Order: sequence, then structure tokens, then C-alpha cells
Amino acid sequence: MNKKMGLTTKIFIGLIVGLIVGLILNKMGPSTFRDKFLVDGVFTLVGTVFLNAIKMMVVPLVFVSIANGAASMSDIRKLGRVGTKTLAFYLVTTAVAITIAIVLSIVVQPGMGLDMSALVKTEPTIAEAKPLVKVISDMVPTNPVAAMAAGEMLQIIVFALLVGVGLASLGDKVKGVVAIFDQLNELMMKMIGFVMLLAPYGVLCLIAKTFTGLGFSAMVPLAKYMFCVLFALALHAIITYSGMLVAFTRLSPVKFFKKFAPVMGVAFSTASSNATLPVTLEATEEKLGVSKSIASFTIPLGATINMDGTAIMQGAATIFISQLYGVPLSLSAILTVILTATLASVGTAGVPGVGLIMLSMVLQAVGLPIEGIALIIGIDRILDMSRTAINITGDAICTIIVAKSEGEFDEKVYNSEVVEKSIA
Ligand code: DAS
Repeated sequence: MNKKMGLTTKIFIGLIVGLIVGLILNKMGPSTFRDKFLVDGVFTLVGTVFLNAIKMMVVPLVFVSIANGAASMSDIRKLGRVGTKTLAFYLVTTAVAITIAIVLSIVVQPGMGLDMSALVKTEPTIAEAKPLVKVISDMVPTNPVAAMAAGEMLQIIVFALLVGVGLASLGDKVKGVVAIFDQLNELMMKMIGFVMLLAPYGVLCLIAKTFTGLGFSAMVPLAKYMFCVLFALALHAIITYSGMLVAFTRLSPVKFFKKFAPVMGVAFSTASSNATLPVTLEATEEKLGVSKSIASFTIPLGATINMDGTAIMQGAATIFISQLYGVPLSLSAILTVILTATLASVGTAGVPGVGLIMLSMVLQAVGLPIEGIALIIGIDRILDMSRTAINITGDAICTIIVAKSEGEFDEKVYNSEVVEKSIA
């Protein structure tokens, strides 16, 4: 945890220093030193290396983690009813989450009114939004390798899901291949860890470049974007999760949040669903009355395939970036965003920063410029911490509903008073 906190602190320092440097340089006015050496030199170089490192991870991460995620769902076949229910709840809540974020961002319009010309030298190349029918028919790649080379994200997702489901259905016959995908997934997480070591420097330079060009004018849109994400996260927790809990189990949401708050705190401080797993399991079994057999299946599965908070960020960020660049998204493009982000969350493992890497995939799917990430990357860490807390909350809510419907739930434990463990 200390190492992670170290990185979080460094990223915040990078954000603050970048902001101050950018605002000072903006006030200083144009000069060769500022514009050529700093903005087009150092800031662009470091920022581009960091953004390229993120883009580099997208295709291998999407393919390996989704194939691995789907392969690990082989238990679902065994667990049949429980697995199907769990998967249905996870996918539906993720789609609801991203829809809340998209509607809120369209209403609040965080990206409107900011003159990006100071920042974007060339018109971004935006592919025309395909009609939804073509999007769906194009989802099946004629050549998966070409799809990976071209970064055709929906095609990569479909191929990865097919590989994973194929591995799941072959079961023990392909134990070795499943193990390889598992190890490759570990490798992806490690490589993301390496890329995130660049984050403090990349964030400093990208924020400095942004605010040198835009000055204070960029503060308001960024603040509005953060508001959209944080408000959508709160709405999803208070309305969707509480509503589902009452509707499906008649249980008190207040009791749930009282007992689950410490787990949300761990998720917030680590910005990692995986790191929070042991605490999530302990809380759902010991304090919330879920049987071990259910929790030990649905919670680890949720940490990988259920990321409502991440989907909320991706929905808000996509609308924000489309507004920033003045590229209106058609309804079919918005449906593509919902489809891509929901499917993408299937495989994304819960480690810090992974949601941002998957965002570049969602942007590619609708032809928006990935450079838009440069504006939000600086504040992404605090949003990552917040959305991770929602990611694991969704896992617990769905787990309680499934456990109660299976009669593997002890309501007495759920309703018991919160007993603080004695220090001794
Ligand atoms: N940090 C991720 C998690 O652990 C979420 C994200 O990156 O969006 O759930």
C-alpha cells in the first residue's frame, strides 16, 4: 500500500506543479523559450511518451484480460443459475452506470465553450460515426490479427470473448492454455504498473502544456467534468444500488453502507479493486451475511468484470472530449460507447489506472481523438480512487442480491449491529 500511496502522492505533486507552471507560463505570454523549448519540446516529448505508453497497452490488455476474464467464467457453467444471475446483474448495472454518466454529461455540458484551438494545432481526424447496424455487423473481425493491428477495439473484444468462452467450454483439456492467459494477465498488470511509474512526469508535463495554452479557462471545464463523474458515482450508489437492494431484498441500504464504508475507504486509498479483494470478501461474509461459497465466486469475478465506476468515468469522459473537440456524437455512437465500455469492463482487472487505458479504447471505438485524455489525465487519479470505491460496492450489492435469492444469506448477520473489533 505504501508504494501505491507513494505513486498517488507523486501524481498529485505532478498535478499541482504542472498546474502552477502552466498558469505562470500562460501569464508570461509567448516566447521562444516557453513555446519552442518547453511546450513543443519538453512537455510534448514527455507527455507524448506517457500517452503512447498508455496506448501501447490497450490492444494486448484488452485481448488478454477479456479472454482471461471469459475463460475464468468456466465456473459459471458449473454454477449455472448463480453464474448467469451474477453476470446479468453485473452487465446491467454497468450499462445503467454509463447511461447515468452520459445523460448527466450531456445535461451539464462540461466540455462546451472551451476554445481548444490554443491546445490543438491540427484538426483531429474524426472518423464519421457509423450507423449502429454497421457497428454491430463490423464487430466480427474477418482477420483478428488485422483487427489488432488496426486497433479495431470492438472486433478485438468479440474475438477475445470467443477465445475465452472457447477455453471455458473446453475446461481441463486446455488447462495449460488457460494458465498461460492467467500468467499473461499478470504480466499485463505488471506492465501497467511500469507505465504508471511514468505518470507523475507525464501528468506534470501534460497539465503544464494544457494550462500554458489555456490558462485559467481550462479550470472550469475540468471542474465541471470532475463534478459529472463524482455526482454520477454518488447517484449510482445512492439510487441504483440502494434501489436494487430494496427492490430485490427489502434490506436496509443504510445498514449496508454503514458496514461497507470501511471497505470503500480501502478501495479509495488503494485505487485498486484487486488490492481491496480480501477486505471486500471479509465484509460480505462476516458483516453482511453472505455465504462463503457465493462470495468467494461473485466477489473475485466482480473485481474483474464489474466496474460500474470505471464505466461512469468513461461515459463522462467520452462526452466531455466530444464536446471539447466540437464533435457531436450521434445516438448510434453513444450506443457504441455504452456497448464498448460495458464489454470492455468485462476483462479489465482492478489495478490503478486501468480505466484510463480502457478509455483510450472507447474513444478509438467512436473515432474521438485520444489526445483528449491529456486534459483529464492530471485529475484522473482522484477520480480513479473514487470510482474504484464504487466498483467494489457494485460487486457487494450484486453478491447480496444473488446470495439472498439462493437462500445462501444470513439476514441476522446483516441486521446485527456493527461490532468494532477490539484492538486487543
Ligand atoms: N482502479 C480500477 C479498479 O481497481 C478502476 C479504474 O482504473 O477505473 O477498479
